[in-house]
Amino acid sequence: MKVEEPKKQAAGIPAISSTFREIAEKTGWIRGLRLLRKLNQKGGIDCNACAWTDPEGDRTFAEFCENGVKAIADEAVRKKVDADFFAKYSVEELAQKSDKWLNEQGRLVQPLILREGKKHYEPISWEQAIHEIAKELNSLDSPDEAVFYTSGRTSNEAAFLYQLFVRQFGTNNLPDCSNMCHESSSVALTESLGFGKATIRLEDLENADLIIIMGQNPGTNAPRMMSHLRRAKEKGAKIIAVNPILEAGLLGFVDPNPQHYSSLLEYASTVWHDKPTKFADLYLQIRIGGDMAFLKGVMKTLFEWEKRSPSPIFSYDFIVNKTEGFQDFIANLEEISWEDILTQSGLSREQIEQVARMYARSSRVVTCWAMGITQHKKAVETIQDIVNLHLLRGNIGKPGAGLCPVRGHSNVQGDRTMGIWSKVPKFREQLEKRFRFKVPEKEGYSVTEAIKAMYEGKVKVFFALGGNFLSAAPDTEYTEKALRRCNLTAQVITKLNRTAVVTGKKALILPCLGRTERDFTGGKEQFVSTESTMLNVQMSKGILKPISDELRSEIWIIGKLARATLKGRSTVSWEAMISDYDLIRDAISKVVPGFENYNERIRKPGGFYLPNPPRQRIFPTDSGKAKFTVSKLEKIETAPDELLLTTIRAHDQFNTTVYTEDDRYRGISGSRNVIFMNKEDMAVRKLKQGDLVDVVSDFDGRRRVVEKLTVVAYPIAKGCAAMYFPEANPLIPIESVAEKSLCPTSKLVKVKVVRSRKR
Ligand SMILES: Nc1nc2c(c(=O)[nH]1)N[C@H]1C(S)=C(S)[C@@H](COP(=O)(O)OP(=O)(O)OC[C@H]3O[C@@H](n4cnc5c(=O)[nH]c(N)nc54)[C@H](O)[C@@H]3O)O[C@H]1N2
Ligand SMILES: Nc1nc2c(c(=O)[nH]1)N[C@H]1C(S)=C(S)[C@@H](COP(=O)(O)OP(=O)(O)OC[C@H]3O[C@@H](n4cnc5c(=O)[nH]c(N)nc54)[C@H](O)[C@@H]3O)O[C@H]1N2
Ligand SMILES: [Mo]
Repeated sequence: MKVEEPKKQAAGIPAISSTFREIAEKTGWIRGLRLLRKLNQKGGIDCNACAWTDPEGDRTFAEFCENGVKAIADEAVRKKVDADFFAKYSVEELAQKSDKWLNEQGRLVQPLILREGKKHYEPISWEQAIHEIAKELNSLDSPDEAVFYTSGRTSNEAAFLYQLFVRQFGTNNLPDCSNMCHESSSVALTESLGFGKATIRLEDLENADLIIIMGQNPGTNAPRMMSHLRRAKEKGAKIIAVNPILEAGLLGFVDPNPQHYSSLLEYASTVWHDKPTKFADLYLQIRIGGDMAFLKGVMKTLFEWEKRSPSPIFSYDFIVNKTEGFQDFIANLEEISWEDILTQSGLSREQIEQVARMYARSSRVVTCWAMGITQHKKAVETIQDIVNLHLLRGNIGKPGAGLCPVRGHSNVQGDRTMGIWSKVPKFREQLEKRFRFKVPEKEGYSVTEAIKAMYEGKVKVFFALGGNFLSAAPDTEYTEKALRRCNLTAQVITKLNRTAVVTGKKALILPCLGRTERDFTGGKEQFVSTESTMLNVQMSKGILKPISDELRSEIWIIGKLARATLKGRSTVSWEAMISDYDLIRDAISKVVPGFENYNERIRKPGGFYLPNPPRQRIFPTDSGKAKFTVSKLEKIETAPDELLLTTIRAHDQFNTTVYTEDDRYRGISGSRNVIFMNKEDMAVRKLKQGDLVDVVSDFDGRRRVVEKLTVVAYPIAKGCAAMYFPEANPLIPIESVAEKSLCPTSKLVKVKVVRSRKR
């Protein structure tokens, strides 16, 4: 393992060379360059990495980033895991391997079954595989004894069909990765604005005069956002970064895309001289979990100034006509003490006042946020404080201003729009009318509830459409036990992962086509569609020949399973739908608001945008007004020997898929078993860089430990530490979830760091 100085800027030459290396090693040049030419182009392949929105007008020849290429290349590898592989390795042996190793073995190429009492997966025909699952589902005492998980790569068409199947089967048990991700944003925004998504488009971001980036590391996790931030900077925008860690991508950025420069000369000189656009004008190294205190501090400052200011700072016209709850909100703000604000945020009063000053002077503000905000106990109320801050000066629904929860998985937002949700869907009536059946009334299990139900024996079948449930979920040991207690675990996946090798009594692997591959289901070429974080819906069509003839599309698998399970009980013509995806889109047009004439509009280059009422200052709440909300400041206290631990993604991973053990911007190579600590916290514990430590979390009387981590001294706020996701997941208690959204608190666990005992 090697540790170097963290970088002070993102992208540039290293990003370009990493992109080419990825292509050379994984797909080969011909395959790779064919993919790049189509990646994020109109009518091309929607990149399967993040959910960032593509530009509205013309697209450049390179609408991709280093990390998108990694994700695409990882899918388009030529390596395969075949029957011999599974004859060689028992499931027990595979369960000892790391997620990285499992992924590296290559693409899954045929359906496989692990029979009860057997040690190895063996090939099975598609017909038999589907039959096995249908049989198990039909033998349950109640449909609620099965859960149907979804990860966020599933297309709109597959998602719609899946939820239709699950609800006709008779349950709302549809947990999804959103439950661990932006659920807090959806809950908060729906309560406050009547609408749970971003209120901006790309042009708003580029035209903002102040951009606040909270709890997000875009240089690694949404690199295409960086070009738009750069354009905003060029037009004079200021950027405030709120993050306990000094992240390279928030400090500076060298745009690696030549098309974004006015001349080739400018490009060459910028890139070769490594001249970054400086990003954060103000960098606040907040204490982990201190965001609500910070926001309340900024708003309290604004209110104190407002009382003395000759001209109003707040936008009363907007407040009076478009919002409600202002009086209560202000009264609540007055009760919160400065002492609590400063201790909880770990910031100084001057820093908070500086933000208030920048905010008051700006007329177009955009706030972006991601996991650093959503994965906390008080996440929902913290996001509502972001909304409150915006409402004070009417920073929603006007050009250059608004809210931007930056979604993660490439179609996580679309999956929700299509009804993947453990509650009764909003379009229930339309769904019932179109398909003449009753949607189950009972609320289903979200992710943590599903894990507990499996653990307690209430759920016997776990089915997953994508994802890597075990590694993504909290409390690894507990979740492992939960999965092992199932009678059947089955996964529709592209690559081997931990959840495929830590199984129920019986298990199935159903290998599917990836985004990059051509889909000839039903004898003709089909395409699918996805929704980006800013509500753009567009088509995605693969170009590569599938790596095996035995792969099936997700849609085909769901349709066949639905037909085999429901038989005469179903009102849906599954066979017709899976032979012609246009029929699925026709059904979506009738059921899901905003998708009228789907088939026609999806064929337009660049697709279409879904209605976004708050962007027009229409707030579909019960009162028709945006709501100021009131909340108590949470006091997070630690014992003297405790630290607040957060979990982060490295530059070389996509969620649980770990490409290499390097994290270039943070200067780490060769290991992910590290803990980033502040120098002062190390000194108190008499620790040096390179020391080995165990990290212990005691939550509600249960001890959880991850052993032998290497200490790295890092620019992280005092009293805070960070480890990588998913290595840190054994430390995150299943019971520790966000209020209202139930999102695991993956960004805050109290831990003790103790020196590892010598072996
Ligand atoms: N290359 C790549 N791209 C991805 C992904 C990937 O794994 N790899 N994953 C995708 C997915 S599903 C998602 S959801 C997104 C995730 O994108 P991010 O949310 O950017 O991902 P994280 O690494 O979890 O980082 C969160 C950031 O929050 C900061 N943080 C931690 N705790 C706190 C806190 O208490 N307060 C504040 N203000 N900040 C805090 C961390 O220092 C870190 O910079 O990215 C998506 N895109
Ligand atoms: N501690 C901690 N835990 C976290 C987080 C955190 O920040 N900290 N982040 C959370 C977040 S934001 C998320 S979104 C979840 C992610 O949770 P998941 O979405 O469950 O996990 P992924 O790692 O994205 O899933 C990867 C697997 O998906 C399969 N796959 C890839 N492409 C396709 C495809 O096109 N179709 C199908 N059917 N399968 C495919 C592959 O087999 C691969 O192994 O993790 C959460 N867990
Ligand atoms: Mo996510």
